[in-house]
Amino acid sequence: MRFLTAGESHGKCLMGILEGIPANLKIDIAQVNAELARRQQGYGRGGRMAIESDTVEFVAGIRGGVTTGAPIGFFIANKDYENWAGIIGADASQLDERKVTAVRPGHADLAGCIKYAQSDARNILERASARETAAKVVIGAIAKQYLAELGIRVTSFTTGIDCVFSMYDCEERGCNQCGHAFEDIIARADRSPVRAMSPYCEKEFMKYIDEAKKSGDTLGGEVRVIARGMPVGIGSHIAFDKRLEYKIAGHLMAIPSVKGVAVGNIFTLMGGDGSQTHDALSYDKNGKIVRKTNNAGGIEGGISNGEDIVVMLGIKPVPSVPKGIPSIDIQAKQNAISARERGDTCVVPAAGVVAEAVLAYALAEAIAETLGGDHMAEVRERMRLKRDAF
Ligand code: EPS
Repeated sequence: MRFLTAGESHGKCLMGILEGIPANLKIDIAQVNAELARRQQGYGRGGRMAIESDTVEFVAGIRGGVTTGAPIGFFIANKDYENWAGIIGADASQLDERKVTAVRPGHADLAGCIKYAQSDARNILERASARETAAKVVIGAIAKQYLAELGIRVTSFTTGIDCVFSMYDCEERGCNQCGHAFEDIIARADRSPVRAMSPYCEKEFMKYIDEAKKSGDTLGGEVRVIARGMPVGIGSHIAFDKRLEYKIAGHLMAIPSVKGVAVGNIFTLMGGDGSQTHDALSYDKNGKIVRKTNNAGGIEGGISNGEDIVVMLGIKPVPSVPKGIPSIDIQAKQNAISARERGDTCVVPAAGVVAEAVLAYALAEAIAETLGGDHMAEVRERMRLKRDAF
């Protein structure tokens, strides 16, 4: 399984090709669009989301709502393109319009201009923009439907906005309502504008976002993504690139603004004893293998162990900081305040939705590698054998 995306933030459209989805998977296109709509939500989003109403157009690999096994091709139109016609695109002639030379620290602007020998950071930022995550959400939405057929679901919620406030200290700050049961997350996260798990955290997160917006700043944070229903035995200990953490972390780290990925509770358990950290095993009265904890986040030795896959993501603040950051102008060759590009105050709630999509894709890729299968009946049967081995 593999994919490729293309498209500039203000170009005509985003596009993608996903190869390796078996034949005979029924695709619910309304569900794909519902995932795109989820990505557009989130308190702290900027003006662009009011312009767009992202909708997928599939152009290959699906016939009558069912996959054929051929590569799946799709487009998502950028409505904002009409405001950029003549400036972006193969036929653009107004190349000096909306030029960006006061590069934004934290964005790809400067390193990209040097690497690709560009004098206008527009040629870098258009592609570096997190707008590309809309295409990833389509790919992830298909992956989610593949996983659902195999009894696997993925969800997420916001655990922290601003680096100083995470779920690990929300209780200390007075929250005693943050339940983290899988079904609760599915039921509650999307009902919150910041995808928080308690009214207390929701209010706090929104307060931080309001304050940042008022002061012309941006905020990062943390999200937790969870997959339930994974069988034992996806991934492998035998080679670095077959380890499940390798796939998961690589794909999640490729989401713009993600700077950290942790599987399980590793950072909260640092310094703890091995005897307390590792998830003790026992048989229950029916002879089923059970664990009371899941500190390993569902993966041991690079192999899924049947528990929930639990991943934490650290997300940096958006580099398009309205009040600016001390920087340089690469055209004037002098110090300058970074360019003011329209952007979001906080993308953390949306990043959770993107991370679900990307985790779903990473798991689908690993499952396809382990099980193979040209069509869904074959994949379902192989999954049944995998589950029966446990
Ligand atoms: C985004 C669209 C972009 C940005 C944002 C994500 O739209 P515009 O640049 O027109 O405002 O809001 O991009 C970034 C976070 C970034 O760093 O470039 C989207 O569709 O998610």
